[in-house]
Amino acid sequence: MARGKLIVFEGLDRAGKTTQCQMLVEALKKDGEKVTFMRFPDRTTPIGQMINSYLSGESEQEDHVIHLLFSANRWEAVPKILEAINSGTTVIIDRYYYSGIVYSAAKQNPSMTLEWCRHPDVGLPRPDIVVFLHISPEDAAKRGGYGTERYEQKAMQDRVRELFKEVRQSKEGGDFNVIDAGGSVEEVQESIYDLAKGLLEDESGPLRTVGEW
Ligand code: Z5A
Repeated sequence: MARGKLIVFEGLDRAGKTTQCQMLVEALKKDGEKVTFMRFPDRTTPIGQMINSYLSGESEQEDHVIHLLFSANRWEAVPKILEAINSGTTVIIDRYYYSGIVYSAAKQNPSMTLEWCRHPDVGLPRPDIVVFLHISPEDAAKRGGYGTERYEQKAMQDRVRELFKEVRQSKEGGDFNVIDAGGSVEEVQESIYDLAKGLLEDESGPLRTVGEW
């Protein structure tokens, strides 16, 4: 039996990640594919509840500590990801460690470079593809203002935009497929669906791990 694929969605605030993940899951299921959806942070676990409390401003965490909690929240999901993939189910994930490294590095804590931030996630399952939804600040603004969570501020989002660019140009950049997310929901979905179908038809080797570049 062929293994399932690992597809990760990334992008800035309001790029449409959740909308597009759900549409892709539905479209692939309709085609008879085995597919499952996950998101990070996964706010349902005890670690995820600590993250939720931090993001909503109800609690404080030291910068390194919250970074490691976001990473631990991914590691605790690894058995589930691997079980699905090994049983032939494609896993679609809304945000992954790329968000983990850029949002933490965007805080400009001097010891938290992109390289430092990447370390705790080395060894995680590496996606077959990363669908990066690219949206201009102008188009994002048309989708409503910033929310009330901790990182939803212009200065932070501007730094995140620059750091995502850096990540796309670094070692893991080859896994990124940049999709113009400024079009209608249906237009964006069409490009993503074609990309995903191409991937699902491909023979795949063993799943690689983050750090194997
Ligand atoms: N974070 C971190 O620091 N470290 C980590 O390791 C991880 C995350 C994993 C919460 O994440 C925060 O955690 C996030 C990063 C940080 N902080 N920020 N900012 P989250 O995934 O829970 O974030 P979110 O706030 O729920 O998602 P989002 O990025 O804001 O939205 P989105 O998923 O990209 O977009 P959407 O919910 O699908 O759509 C947004 C709106 O636009 C909605 O009204 C849609 O109907 C509309 N929309 C969507 N597509 C379109 C198109 N094509 N046209 C018009 N309107 C559209």
